[in-house]
Amino acid sequence: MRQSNFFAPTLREVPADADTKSQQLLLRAGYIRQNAAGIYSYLPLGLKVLKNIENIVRDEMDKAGAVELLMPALAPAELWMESERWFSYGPELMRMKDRHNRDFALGATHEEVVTDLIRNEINTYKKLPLTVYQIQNKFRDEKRPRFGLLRGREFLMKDAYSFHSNKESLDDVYNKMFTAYSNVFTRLGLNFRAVIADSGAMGGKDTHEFMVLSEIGEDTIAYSDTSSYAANIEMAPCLNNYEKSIDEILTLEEVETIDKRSIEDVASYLGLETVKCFKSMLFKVDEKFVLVLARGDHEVNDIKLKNLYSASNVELATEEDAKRLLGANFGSLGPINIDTNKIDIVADNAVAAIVNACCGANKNDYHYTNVNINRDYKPTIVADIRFIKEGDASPDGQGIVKFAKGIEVGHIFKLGTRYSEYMKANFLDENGKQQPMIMGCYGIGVSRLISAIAETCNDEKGLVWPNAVAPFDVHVVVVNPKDQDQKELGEKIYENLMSKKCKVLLDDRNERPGVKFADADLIGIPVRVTIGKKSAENIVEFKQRTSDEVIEITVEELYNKI
Ligand code: 9G3
Repeated sequence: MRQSNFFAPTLREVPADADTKSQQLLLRAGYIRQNAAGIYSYLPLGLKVLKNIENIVRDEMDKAGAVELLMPALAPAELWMESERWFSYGPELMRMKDRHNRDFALGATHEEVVTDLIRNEINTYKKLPLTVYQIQNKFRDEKRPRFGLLRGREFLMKDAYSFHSNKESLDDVYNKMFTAYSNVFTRLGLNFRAVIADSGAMGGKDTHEFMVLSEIGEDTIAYSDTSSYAANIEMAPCLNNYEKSIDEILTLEEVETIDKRSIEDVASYLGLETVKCFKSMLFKVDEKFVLVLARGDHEVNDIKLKNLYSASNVELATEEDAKRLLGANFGSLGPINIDTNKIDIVADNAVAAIVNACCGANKNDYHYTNVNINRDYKPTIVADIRFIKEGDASPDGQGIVKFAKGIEVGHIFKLGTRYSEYMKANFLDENGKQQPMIMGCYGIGVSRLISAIAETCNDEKGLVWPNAVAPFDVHVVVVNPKDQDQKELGEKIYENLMSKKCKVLLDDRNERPGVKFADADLIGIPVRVTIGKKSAENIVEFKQRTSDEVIEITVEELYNKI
Protein backbone atom coordinates (compact mmCIF):
# COMPACT_ATOMS: atom_id res chain seq x y z
CA MET A 1 0.00 0.00 0.00
CA ARG A 2 1.38 3.44 -0.90
CA GLN A 3 0.95 5.98 1.86
CA SER A 4 0.59 8.77 -0.74
CA ASN A 5 -2.93 7.54 -1.47
CA PHE A 6 -3.71 5.82 1.81
CA PHE A 7 -5.98 7.24 4.52
CA ALA A 8 -4.30 7.37 7.94
CA PRO A 9 -4.77 10.90 9.25
CA THR A 10 -2.25 11.16 12.10
CA LEU A 11 -2.55 13.89 14.73
CA ARG A 12 0.27 15.68 16.50
CA GLU A 13 -1.71 16.75 19.55
CA VAL A 14 -3.44 14.45 22.03
CA PRO A 15 -7.25 14.56 21.54
CA ALA A 16 -8.80 16.17 24.62
CA ASP A 17 -11.60 13.63 25.10
CA ALA A 18 -9.36 10.55 24.94
CA ASP A 19 -9.66 8.99 28.39
CA THR A 20 -7.05 6.23 28.11
CA LYS A 21 -3.63 5.83 26.56
CA SER A 22 -4.92 3.35 23.97
CA GLN A 23 -7.69 5.73 22.92
CA GLN A 24 -5.25 8.63 22.54
CA LEU A 25 -2.92 6.55 20.41
CA LEU A 26 -5.62 4.97 18.21
CA LEU A 27 -7.00 8.45 17.49
CA ARG A 28 -3.61 10.11 16.96
CA ALA A 29 -2.31 7.28 14.74
CA GLY A 30 -5.38 7.43 12.50
CA TYR A 31 -6.81 4.00 13.41
CA ILE A 32 -10.28 5.08 14.51
CA ARG A 33 -12.51 8.12 14.62
CA GLN A 34 -15.45 8.68 16.95
CA ASN A 35 -18.83 9.33 15.29
CA ALA A 36 -20.79 9.66 18.54
CA ALA A 37 -20.33 8.59 22.17
CA GLY A 38 -19.33 4.94 22.11
CA ILE A 39 -19.70 4.73 18.31
CA TYR A 40 -16.62 4.54 16.08
CA SER A 41 -15.40 4.28 12.51
CA TYR A 42 -12.46 1.99 11.85
CA LEU A 43 -10.15 3.76 9.42
CA PRO A 44 -8.04 1.52 7.11
CA LEU A 45 -5.32 0.84 9.71
CA GLY A 46 -7.89 0.08 12.41
CA LEU A 47 -9.87 -2.20 10.11
CA LYS A 48 -6.75 -4.21 9.26
CA VAL A 49 -6.02 -4.78 12.95
CA LEU A 50 -9.67 -5.70 13.52
CA LYS A 51 -9.56 -8.24 10.66
CA ASN A 52 -6.32 -9.74 11.97
CA ILE A 53 -7.89 -10.26 15.39
CA GLU A 54 -11.07 -11.64 13.81
CA ASN A 55 -9.10 -14.16 11.80
CA ILE A 56 -7.25 -15.47 14.86
CA VAL A 57 -10.61 -15.86 16.61
CA ARG A 58 -12.10 -17.56 13.51
CA ASP A 59 -9.15 -19.94 13.26
CA GLU A 60 -9.50 -21.03 16.89
CA MET A 61 -13.30 -21.32 16.67
CA ASP A 62 -13.00 -23.51 13.57
CA LYS A 63 -10.34 -25.66 15.29
CA ALA A 64 -12.72 -26.04 18.25
CA GLY A 65 -15.32 -27.45 15.85
CA ALA A 66 -17.63 -24.42 15.75
CA VAL A 67 -19.36 -23.46 12.48
CA GLU A 68 -19.58 -19.83 11.39
CA LEU A 69 -22.88 -18.25 10.37
CA LEU A 70 -24.24 -14.71 10.46
CA MET A 71 -27.48 -13.69 12.16
CA PRO A 72 -29.34 -10.40 11.69
CA ALA A 73 -28.68 -7.48 14.03
CA LEU A 74 -32.45 -6.80 14.02
CA ALA A 75 -34.44 -9.23 16.19
CA PRO A 76 -38.25 -9.29 16.30
CA ALA A 77 -39.41 -8.23 19.77
CA GLU A 78 -41.58 -11.37 19.92
CA LEU A 79 -38.45 -13.53 20.39
CA TRP A 80 -37.28 -11.36 23.33
CA MET A 81 -40.79 -11.60 24.75
CA GLU A 82 -40.69 -15.40 24.55
CA SER A 83 -37.44 -15.38 26.57
CA GLU A 84 -39.01 -12.73 28.87
CA ARG A 85 -36.08 -10.41 28.37
CA TRP A 86 -37.94 -7.76 26.35
CA PHE A 87 -39.29 -6.22 29.56
CA SER A 88 -36.43 -7.10 31.90
CA TYR A 89 -33.90 -5.00 30.02
CA GLY A 90 -34.15 -1.24 30.28
CA PRO A 91 -32.80 1.50 28.05
CA GLU A 92 -29.58 -0.45 27.51
CA LEU A 93 -31.41 -2.64 24.99
CA MET A 94 -31.72 -0.51 21.86
CA ARG A 95 -35.09 -0.91 20.20
CA MET A 96 -36.79 0.34 17.05
CA LYS A 97 -40.02 0.06 15.12
CA ASP A 98 -40.28 -0.88 11.43
CA ARG A 99 -42.58 0.81 8.93
CA HIS A 100 -45.47 -1.36 10.11
CA ASN A 101 -44.88 -0.16 13.62
CA ARG A 102 -43.62 -3.59 14.70
CA ASP A 103 -41.04 -3.65 17.54
CA PHE A 104 -37.48 -4.86 17.03
CA ALA A 105 -34.44 -5.18 19.30
CA LEU A 106 -31.05 -4.13 17.99
CA GLY A 107 -29.02 -7.23 18.88
CA ALA A 108 -27.22 -6.84 22.20
CA THR A 109 -26.61 -10.59 22.16
CA HIS A 110 -28.22 -13.42 20.23
CA GLU A 111 -29.46 -16.18 22.55
CA GLU A 112 -33.06 -15.58 21.39
CA VAL A 113 -32.30 -15.41 17.68
CA VAL A 114 -30.03 -18.46 17.65
CA THR A 115 -32.39 -20.56 19.78
CA ASP A 116 -35.25 -19.69 17.41
CA LEU A 117 -33.07 -20.60 14.42
CA ILE A 118 -32.02 -23.96 15.89
CA ARG A 119 -35.41 -24.99 17.30
CA ASN A 120 -36.83 -24.76 13.77
CA GLU A 121 -34.14 -27.00 12.32
CA ILE A 122 -33.04 -29.52 14.95
CA ASN A 123 -35.35 -31.88 16.85
CA THR A 124 -33.34 -35.08 17.44
CA TYR A 125 -30.34 -35.98 19.59
CA LYS A 126 -28.78 -37.47 16.45
CA LYS A 127 -28.06 -33.95 15.18
CA LEU A 128 -26.49 -32.77 18.48
CA PRO A 129 -24.08 -31.37 19.60
CA LEU A 130 -23.86 -28.33 17.34
CA THR A 131 -21.81 -25.18 17.96
CA VAL A 132 -22.37 -22.12 15.79
CA TYR A 133 -20.70 -18.72 15.97
CA GLN A 134 -20.80 -15.32 14.35
CA ILE A 135 -18.66 -12.20 14.36
CA GLN A 136 -21.00 -9.24 14.26
CA ASN A 137 -21.73 -5.81 15.70
CA LYS A 138 -23.67 -5.69 18.92
CA PHE A 139 -25.66 -2.74 20.22
CA ARG A 140 -25.87 -1.84 23.91
CA ASP A 141 -26.84 1.66 24.96
CA GLU A 142 -24.31 1.96 27.78
CA LYS A 143 -25.10 4.68 30.29
CA ARG A 144 -21.44 5.73 30.39
CA PRO A 145 -19.56 4.72 27.25
CA ARG A 146 -15.85 5.31 27.98
CA PHE A 147 -12.29 4.23 27.35
CA GLY A 148 -12.85 4.28 23.60
CA LEU A 149 -13.43 0.81 22.14
CA LEU A 150 -13.28 -0.74 25.62
CA ARG A 151 -16.87 0.21 26.39
CA GLY A 152 -18.70 1.16 23.20
CA ARG A 153 -22.38 1.25 22.27
CA GLU A 154 -21.85 -0.50 18.94
CA PHE A 155 -19.03 -3.03 19.07
CA LEU A 156 -17.79 -6.17 17.34
CA MET A 157 -18.34 -9.42 19.22
CA LYS A 158 -17.70 -13.05 18.39
CA ASP A 159 -20.60 -14.87 19.97
CA ALA A 160 -20.88 -18.65 19.85
CA TYR A 161 -23.73 -20.87 20.99
CA SER A 162 -23.61 -24.62 21.56
CA PHE A 163 -26.54 -27.07 21.71
CA HIS A 164 -26.38 -30.44 23.46
CA SER A 165 -28.50 -33.45 24.37
CA ASN A 166 -26.60 -34.03 27.65
CA LYS A 167 -24.40 -32.32 30.22
CA GLU A 168 -21.23 -34.25 29.39
CA SER A 169 -21.40 -32.94 25.84
CA LEU A 170 -21.79 -29.35 27.12
CA ASP A 171 -18.83 -29.87 29.47
CA ASP A 172 -16.77 -31.15 26.54
CA VAL A 173 -17.52 -28.14 24.31
CA TYR A 174 -17.10 -25.73 27.25
CA ASN A 175 -13.61 -27.13 27.82
CA LYS A 176 -12.80 -26.95 24.10
CA MET A 177 -13.88 -23.30 24.11
CA PHE A 178 -11.81 -22.65 27.24
CA THR A 179 -8.76 -23.95 25.38
CA ALA A 180 -9.64 -22.03 22.21
CA TYR A 181 -9.95 -18.80 24.21
CA SER A 182 -6.61 -19.39 25.91
CA ASN A 183 -5.06 -19.94 22.45
CA VAL A 184 -6.61 -16.73 21.08
CA PHE A 185 -5.35 -14.51 23.90
CA THR A 186 -1.94 -16.21 23.90
CA ARG A 187 -1.58 -15.67 20.13
CA LEU A 188 -2.51 -12.02 20.67
CA GLY A 189 0.37 -11.75 23.14
CA LEU A 190 -1.91 -10.72 26.03
CA ASN A 191 -1.22 -11.17 29.74
CA PHE A 192 -4.57 -12.72 30.68
CA ARG A 193 -6.18 -14.85 33.38
CA ALA A 194 -9.23 -17.12 33.13
CA VAL A 195 -11.26 -16.22 36.22
CA ILE A 196 -14.25 -17.93 37.79
CA ALA A 197 -17.11 -15.50 37.33
CA ASP A 198 -20.68 -14.79 38.25
CA SER A 199 -23.19 -15.83 35.59
CA GLY A 200 -25.44 -12.92 36.54
CA ALA A 201 -28.78 -12.81 34.80
CA MET A 202 -27.70 -15.47 32.34
CA GLY A 203 -28.67 -18.38 34.54
CA GLY A 204 -26.57 -21.52 34.55
CA LYS A 205 -23.71 -21.86 36.99
CA ASP A 206 -20.27 -22.51 35.50
CA THR A 207 -18.86 -19.47 33.84
CA HIS A 208 -15.38 -18.07 33.27
CA GLU A 209 -14.30 -14.59 32.27
CA PHE A 210 -11.03 -14.00 30.44
CA MET A 211 -9.37 -10.91 31.85
CA VAL A 212 -6.44 -8.96 30.44
CA LEU A 213 -4.50 -7.56 33.40
CA SER A 214 -4.52 -3.78 33.14
CA GLU A 215 -4.62 -0.83 35.56
CA ILE A 216 -7.61 0.64 33.68
CA GLY A 217 -9.57 -2.60 33.85
CA GLU A 218 -13.08 -2.14 35.26
CA ASP A 219 -13.14 -5.57 36.89
CA THR A 220 -11.22 -6.64 39.97
CA ILE A 221 -9.75 -10.13 40.05
CA ALA A 222 -8.98 -11.96 43.29
CA TYR A 223 -6.10 -14.36 42.61
CA SER A 224 -3.95 -16.64 44.73
CA ASP A 225 -0.30 -15.70 45.13
CA THR A 226 0.75 -19.36 44.96
CA SER A 227 -1.81 -21.25 42.83
CA SER A 228 -3.61 -20.60 39.52
CA TYR A 229 -6.84 -19.77 41.35
CA ALA A 230 -8.46 -16.55 40.10
CA ALA A 231 -12.02 -15.29 40.47
CA ASN A 232 -13.95 -12.12 39.78
CA ILE A 233 -14.33 -10.48 43.20
CA GLU A 234 -18.06 -10.27 42.52
CA MET A 235 -18.31 -13.96 43.27
CA ALA A 236 -14.97 -14.97 44.86
CA PRO A 237 -16.03 -17.15 47.82
CA CYS A 238 -14.62 -16.45 51.32
CA LEU A 239 -13.46 -19.47 53.31
CA ASN A 240 -15.59 -20.02 56.40
CA ASN A 241 -12.55 -20.59 58.60
CA TYR A 242 -13.26 -18.02 61.31
CA GLU A 243 -12.25 -19.35 64.69
CA LYS A 244 -15.01 -18.90 67.31
CA SER A 245 -13.42 -17.25 70.36
CA ILE A 246 -13.74 -19.08 73.66
CA ASP A 247 -14.48 -15.87 75.62
CA GLU A 248 -17.21 -16.14 78.24
CA ILE A 249 -20.59 -15.01 76.89
CA LEU A 250 -21.36 -11.71 78.66
CA THR A 251 -24.66 -10.00 79.44
CA LEU A 252 -26.11 -7.79 76.71
CA GLU A 253 -25.62 -4.08 77.38
CA GLU A 254 -27.03 -0.95 75.75
CA VAL A 255 -24.49 1.89 75.67
CA GLU A 256 -24.75 5.55 74.71
CA THR A 257 -22.66 6.45 71.67
CA ILE A 258 -23.51 10.11 71.01
CA ASP A 259 -22.72 11.17 67.42
CA LYS A 260 -20.70 8.00 66.80
CA ARG A 261 -21.72 6.82 63.33
CA SER A 262 -19.01 4.76 61.65
CA ILE A 263 -17.82 1.40 62.89
CA GLU A 264 -14.37 2.91 63.50
CA ASP A 265 -15.77 5.76 65.67
CA VAL A 266 -18.00 3.44 67.71
CA ALA A 267 -15.24 0.84 68.12
CA SER A 268 -12.62 3.36 69.25
CA TYR A 269 -15.16 5.14 71.56
CA LEU A 270 -16.01 1.81 73.23
CA GLY A 271 -12.41 0.59 73.19
CA LEU A 272 -13.28 -2.38 70.96
CA GLU A 273 -11.55 -3.70 67.81
CA THR A 274 -13.57 -3.27 64.61
CA VAL A 275 -13.49 -7.06 64.11
CA LYS A 276 -15.68 -7.35 67.24
CA CYS A 277 -18.26 -5.00 65.69
CA PHE A 278 -20.61 -5.64 62.82
CA LYS A 279 -22.49 -3.28 60.54
CA SER A 280 -26.14 -3.77 59.66
CA MET A 281 -27.05 -2.66 56.14
CA LEU A 282 -30.71 -2.53 55.07
CA PHE A 283 -31.21 -3.71 51.47
CA LYS A 284 -34.25 -4.07 49.22
CA VAL A 285 -33.98 -7.45 47.49
CA ASP A 286 -36.64 -7.24 44.78
CA GLU A 287 -39.59 -6.24 47.00
CA LYS A 288 -38.23 -7.69 50.25
CA PHE A 289 -36.31 -5.86 52.99
CA VAL A 290 -33.19 -7.64 54.17
CA LEU A 291 -30.88 -6.56 56.99
CA VAL A 292 -27.39 -7.78 56.10
CA LEU A 293 -24.79 -8.12 58.85
CA ALA A 294 -21.09 -7.85 57.98
CA ARG A 295 -18.06 -7.65 60.26
CA GLY A 296 -16.62 -4.18 60.77
CA ASP A 297 -13.67 -4.73 58.44
CA HIS A 298 -15.72 -6.37 55.67
CA GLU A 299 -18.02 -5.04 52.93
CA VAL A 300 -21.39 -6.53 51.91
CA ASN A 301 -21.23 -8.16 48.46
CA ASP A 302 -24.51 -7.24 46.75
CA ILE A 303 -23.92 -9.76 43.93
CA LYS A 304 -23.71 -12.61 46.45
CA LEU A 305 -26.85 -11.23 48.14
CA LYS A 306 -28.63 -11.18 44.76
CA ASN A 307 -27.59 -14.78 44.04
CA LEU A 308 -28.57 -15.88 47.56
CA TYR A 309 -32.14 -14.75 46.83
CA SER A 310 -32.02 -15.47 43.07
CA ALA A 311 -33.24 -11.90 42.84
CA SER A 312 -33.36 -9.73 39.75
CA ASN A 313 -32.71 -6.48 41.64
CA VAL A 314 -30.82 -5.61 44.80
CA GLU A 315 -30.35 -2.07 46.09
CA LEU A 316 -29.63 -0.31 49.37
CA ALA A 317 -32.82 0.77 51.14
CA THR A 318 -33.30 4.48 51.76
CA GLU A 319 -32.72 6.14 55.14
CA GLU A 320 -36.53 6.71 55.24
CA ASP A 321 -37.04 2.93 54.90
CA ALA A 322 -34.59 2.45 57.79
CA LYS A 323 -36.36 4.98 60.02
CA ARG A 324 -39.81 3.60 59.18
CA LEU A 325 -38.90 -0.07 59.59
CA LEU A 326 -36.20 0.04 62.28
CA GLY A 327 -36.67 3.43 63.92
CA ALA A 328 -33.13 4.71 63.43
CA ASN A 329 -30.72 6.16 60.90
CA PHE A 330 -27.99 4.28 59.02
CA GLY A 331 -25.09 3.73 61.37
CA SER A 332 -27.41 2.85 64.28
CA LEU A 333 -29.18 -0.17 62.78
CA GLY A 334 -29.02 -3.64 64.28
CA PRO A 335 -30.76 -7.05 64.24
CA ILE A 336 -32.00 -7.10 67.87
CA ASN A 337 -35.80 -6.96 68.46
CA ILE A 338 -36.73 -6.42 64.82
CA ASP A 339 -39.81 -7.83 63.10
CA THR A 340 -38.36 -10.79 61.21
CA ASN A 341 -41.73 -11.32 59.54
CA LYS A 342 -41.12 -8.08 57.66
CA ILE A 343 -37.32 -8.12 57.50
CA ASP A 344 -34.94 -11.02 56.88
CA ILE A 345 -31.63 -11.03 58.76
CA VAL A 346 -28.71 -12.32 56.69
CA ALA A 347 -25.50 -12.65 58.69
CA ASP A 348 -22.14 -13.19 57.04
CA ASN A 349 -20.25 -16.27 58.24
CA ALA A 350 -17.69 -14.01 59.95
CA VAL A 351 -20.41 -12.30 62.02
CA ALA A 352 -21.72 -15.64 63.26
CA ALA A 353 -18.27 -16.30 64.72
CA ILE A 354 -18.09 -13.11 66.83
CA VAL A 355 -18.60 -13.55 70.60
CA ASN A 356 -19.76 -10.46 72.57
CA ALA A 357 -20.12 -8.32 69.48
CA CYS A 358 -21.10 -4.65 69.15
CA CYS A 359 -23.88 -3.46 66.84
CA GLY A 360 -26.47 -0.72 66.40
CA ALA A 361 -29.42 -0.59 68.81
CA ASN A 362 -32.01 0.71 66.29
CA LYS A 363 -31.95 3.86 68.39
CA ASN A 364 -29.94 6.88 67.24
CA ASP A 365 -26.82 7.41 69.39
CA TYR A 366 -27.10 3.97 71.07
CA HIS A 367 -25.33 0.65 70.44
CA TYR A 368 -25.39 -2.80 72.04
CA THR A 369 -22.29 -4.59 73.32
CA ASN A 370 -21.91 -8.27 74.24
CA VAL A 371 -24.24 -9.19 71.40
CA ASN A 372 -24.34 -12.94 70.79
CA ILE A 373 -25.97 -14.59 67.79
CA ASN A 374 -28.98 -16.85 68.48
CA ARG A 375 -29.28 -15.52 72.07
CA ASP A 376 -29.87 -11.85 71.13
CA TYR A 377 -31.04 -12.23 67.50
CA LYS A 378 -31.93 -15.13 65.23
CA PRO A 379 -30.57 -14.74 61.67
CA THR A 380 -32.82 -15.90 58.86
CA ILE A 381 -29.73 -17.03 56.93
CA VAL A 382 -26.01 -17.31 57.74
CA ALA A 383 -23.95 -17.28 54.51
CA ASP A 384 -20.86 -16.01 52.71
CA ILE A 385 -22.18 -12.57 51.85
CA ARG A 386 -19.09 -10.37 51.90
CA PHE A 387 -16.49 -9.26 49.37
CA ILE A 388 -13.20 -11.12 49.57
CA LYS A 389 -10.25 -8.96 50.68
CA GLU A 390 -6.55 -8.87 49.83
CA GLY A 391 -4.77 -11.00 52.42
CA ASP A 392 -7.69 -13.39 52.87
CA ALA A 393 -6.93 -17.08 52.47
CA SER A 394 -7.29 -18.07 48.82
CA PRO A 395 -10.63 -19.87 48.25
CA ASP A 396 -8.74 -22.93 46.96
CA GLY A 397 -6.89 -23.08 50.28
CA GLN A 398 -3.54 -22.37 48.65
CA GLY A 399 -1.80 -19.11 49.50
CA ILE A 400 -3.39 -15.74 50.07
CA VAL A 401 -5.49 -13.49 47.88
CA LYS A 402 -4.15 -10.54 45.92
CA PHE A 403 -6.16 -8.16 43.73
CA ALA A 404 -5.54 -7.08 40.13
CA LYS A 405 -7.57 -4.96 37.73
CA GLY A 406 -8.69 -6.66 34.54
CA ILE A 407 -10.31 -5.88 31.20
CA GLU A 408 -12.90 -8.54 30.39
CA VAL A 409 -12.20 -9.70 26.82
CA GLY A 410 -14.04 -13.02 26.88
CA HIS A 411 -16.82 -14.72 28.82
CA ILE A 412 -18.02 -18.32 28.49
CA PHE A 413 -21.18 -19.72 30.09
CA LYS A 414 -22.88 -23.03 30.68
CA LEU A 415 -26.39 -21.78 30.06
CA GLY A 416 -28.25 -25.03 30.68
CA THR A 417 -31.85 -24.95 29.51
CA ARG A 418 -32.74 -21.38 30.48
CA TYR A 419 -33.45 -20.34 26.86
CA SER A 420 -34.54 -23.68 25.39
CA GLU A 421 -37.25 -24.05 28.05
CA TYR A 422 -38.67 -20.54 27.60
CA MET A 423 -38.51 -20.95 23.82
CA LYS A 424 -39.44 -24.66 23.59
CA ALA A 425 -36.26 -25.61 21.73
CA ASN A 426 -36.72 -29.36 22.30
CA PHE A 427 -35.24 -32.51 20.82
CA LEU A 428 -36.24 -36.18 20.86
CA ASP A 429 -33.76 -38.10 23.06
CA GLU A 430 -32.66 -41.74 22.58
CA ASN A 431 -35.78 -42.90 24.40
CA GLY A 432 -38.07 -40.88 22.13
CA LYS A 433 -38.76 -38.35 24.92
CA GLN A 434 -38.97 -34.57 24.27
CA GLN A 435 -36.20 -32.74 26.15
CA PRO A 436 -35.11 -29.08 26.14
CA MET A 437 -31.70 -28.64 24.50
CA ILE A 438 -28.81 -27.91 26.87
CA MET A 439 -26.90 -24.79 25.79
CA GLY A 440 -23.62 -22.98 26.22
CA CYS A 441 -22.66 -19.51 25.02
CA TYR A 442 -19.23 -17.99 24.49
CA GLY A 443 -18.33 -14.35 23.77
CA ILE A 444 -15.16 -12.49 22.80
CA GLY A 445 -15.02 -8.70 22.57
CA VAL A 446 -13.22 -8.47 19.20
CA SER A 447 -13.19 -4.66 18.88
CA ARG A 448 -12.46 -4.33 22.59
CA LEU A 449 -9.32 -6.41 21.97
CA ILE A 450 -7.90 -3.67 19.72
CA SER A 451 -7.85 -1.33 22.72
CA ALA A 452 -6.81 -4.03 25.18
CA ILE A 453 -3.76 -4.81 23.03
CA ALA A 454 -3.01 -1.10 22.37
CA GLU A 455 -3.29 -0.43 26.11
CA THR A 456 -0.35 -2.72 26.83
CA CYS A 457 1.56 -2.56 23.52
CA ASN A 458 2.78 1.03 23.33
CA ASP A 459 5.65 3.30 24.33
CA GLU A 460 6.22 7.06 24.54
CA LYS A 461 6.43 7.34 20.74
CA GLY A 462 3.26 5.44 19.88
CA LEU A 463 1.80 2.00 19.24
CA VAL A 464 3.94 -1.14 19.16
CA TRP A 465 1.78 -3.87 17.57
CA PRO A 466 2.59 -7.54 18.08
CA ASN A 467 3.25 -9.22 14.72
CA ALA A 468 0.03 -11.21 14.94
CA VAL A 469 -2.23 -8.14 14.67
CA ALA A 470 -0.06 -5.41 13.07
CA PRO A 471 -1.83 -3.71 10.09
CA PHE A 472 1.31 -4.29 7.98
CA ASP A 473 4.45 -6.39 8.44
CA VAL A 474 6.95 -3.84 7.10
CA HIS A 475 6.94 -0.03 6.87
CA VAL A 476 9.25 1.07 4.01
CA VAL A 477 10.14 4.76 4.46
CA VAL A 478 11.73 6.61 1.54
CA VAL A 479 13.44 9.58 3.17
CA ASN A 480 13.50 11.72 0.02
CA PRO A 481 11.18 10.55 -2.80
CA LYS A 482 12.58 13.35 -5.01
CA ASP A 483 15.92 11.51 -5.02
CA GLN A 484 15.73 9.10 -7.99
CA ASP A 485 17.94 6.39 -6.40
CA GLN A 486 15.91 6.38 -3.20
CA LYS A 487 12.60 6.40 -5.07
CA GLU A 488 13.58 3.49 -7.32
CA LEU A 489 15.07 1.38 -4.53
CA GLY A 490 11.99 1.98 -2.44
CA GLU A 491 9.75 0.81 -5.28
CA LYS A 492 11.96 -2.26 -5.89
CA ILE A 493 11.96 -3.33 -2.26
CA TYR A 494 8.22 -2.65 -2.03
CA GLU A 495 7.44 -4.83 -5.08
CA ASN A 496 9.85 -7.57 -3.99
CA LEU A 497 8.47 -7.85 -0.45
CA MET A 498 4.89 -7.77 -1.73
CA SER A 499 5.76 -10.62 -4.12
CA LYS A 500 6.84 -12.54 -1.01
CA LYS A 501 3.34 -12.04 0.50
CA CYS A 502 4.68 -9.45 2.91
CA LYS A 503 2.15 -6.77 3.87
CA VAL A 504 4.07 -3.55 3.13
CA LEU A 505 3.20 0.10 3.73
CA LEU A 506 5.38 2.33 1.54
CA ASP A 507 5.80 5.88 2.81
CA ASP A 508 6.34 7.64 -0.52
CA ARG A 509 4.88 10.95 0.70
CA ASN A 510 6.57 14.28 0.08
CA GLU A 511 6.92 14.96 3.80
CA ARG A 512 9.92 15.98 5.91
CA PRO A 513 11.88 12.93 7.20
CA GLY A 514 11.07 13.87 10.81
CA VAL A 515 7.35 13.71 10.09
CA LYS A 516 7.75 10.32 8.40
CA PHE A 517 9.74 8.80 11.26
CA ALA A 518 7.35 10.22 13.86
CA ASP A 519 4.38 8.80 11.95
CA ALA A 520 6.11 5.41 11.59
CA ASP A 521 6.73 5.28 15.36
CA LEU A 522 3.15 6.36 16.06
CA ILE A 523 1.54 3.81 13.69
CA GLY A 524 3.61 1.02 15.25
CA ILE A 525 4.38 -1.42 12.40
CA PRO A 526 6.86 -4.03 13.72
CA VAL A 527 9.66 -3.46 11.17
CA ARG A 528 10.83 -0.23 9.50
CA VAL A 529 13.10 -0.18 6.46
CA THR A 530 14.58 3.26 5.73
CA ILE A 531 15.72 4.11 2.23
CA GLY A 532 18.16 7.01 2.61
CA LYS A 533 21.53 8.38 1.51
CA LYS A 534 23.23 5.02 1.00
CA SER A 535 20.60 3.71 -1.38
CA ALA A 536 23.01 4.23 -4.28
CA GLU A 537 25.31 1.67 -2.57
CA ASN A 538 22.35 -0.66 -2.16
CA ILE A 539 22.45 -0.10 1.64
CA VAL A 540 19.29 0.42 3.69
CA GLU A 541 18.54 0.84 7.41
CA PHE A 542 16.63 -1.86 9.31
CA LYS A 543 14.86 -1.09 12.62
CA GLN A 544 12.47 -3.09 14.78
CA ARG A 545 9.75 -1.01 16.46
CA THR A 546 10.55 -2.75 19.75
CA SER A 547 14.13 -1.50 19.84
CA ASP A 548 16.05 1.71 19.14
CA GLU A 549 18.82 -0.14 17.35
CA VAL A 550 19.17 0.81 13.66
CA ILE A 551 21.40 -1.44 11.50
CA GLU A 552 22.65 -0.87 8.00
CA ILE A 553 22.31 -3.87 5.70
CA THR A 554 22.37 -4.62 2.00
CA VAL A 555 19.09 -5.14 0.19
CA GLU A 556 19.86 -8.87 -0.15
CA GLU A 557 20.49 -9.22 3.57
CA LEU A 558 17.23 -7.35 4.12
CA TYR A 559 15.19 -9.94 2.18
CA ASN A 560 16.71 -12.77 4.18
CA LYS A 561 16.21 -10.91 7.47
CA ILE A 562 12.55 -10.22 6.75
C1 9G3 B 1 -29.03 -7.19 26.72
C2 9G3 B 1 -28.24 -6.05 26.97
C3 9G3 B 1 -27.00 -6.17 27.53
C4 9G3 B 1 -26.52 -7.44 27.86
C5 9G3 B 1 -27.29 -8.57 27.61
C6 9G3 B 1 -28.57 -8.45 27.04
C7 9G3 B 1 -24.79 -8.78 28.70
C8 9G3 B 1 -26.75 -9.88 27.93
C9 9G3 B 1 -24.91 -11.20 28.81
C10 9G3 B 1 -24.47 -11.87 27.54
C11 9G3 B 1 -24.22 -13.32 27.68
C12 9G3 B 1 -23.48 -13.93 26.52
C13 9G3 B 1 -23.55 -14.50 24.18
C14 9G3 B 1 -22.08 -14.20 24.04
C15 9G3 B 1 -21.38 -14.22 25.36
C16 9G3 B 1 -22.07 -13.40 26.42
N1 9G3 B 1 -25.27 -7.57 28.42
N2 9G3 B 1 -25.51 -9.91 28.47
O1 9G3 B 1 -27.37 -10.93 27.73
F1 9G3 B 1 -30.25 -7.03 26.16
CL1 9G3 B 1 -28.86 -4.52 26.53
O2 9G3 B 1 -24.37 -11.28 26.52
N3 9G3 B 1 -24.16 -13.72 25.27
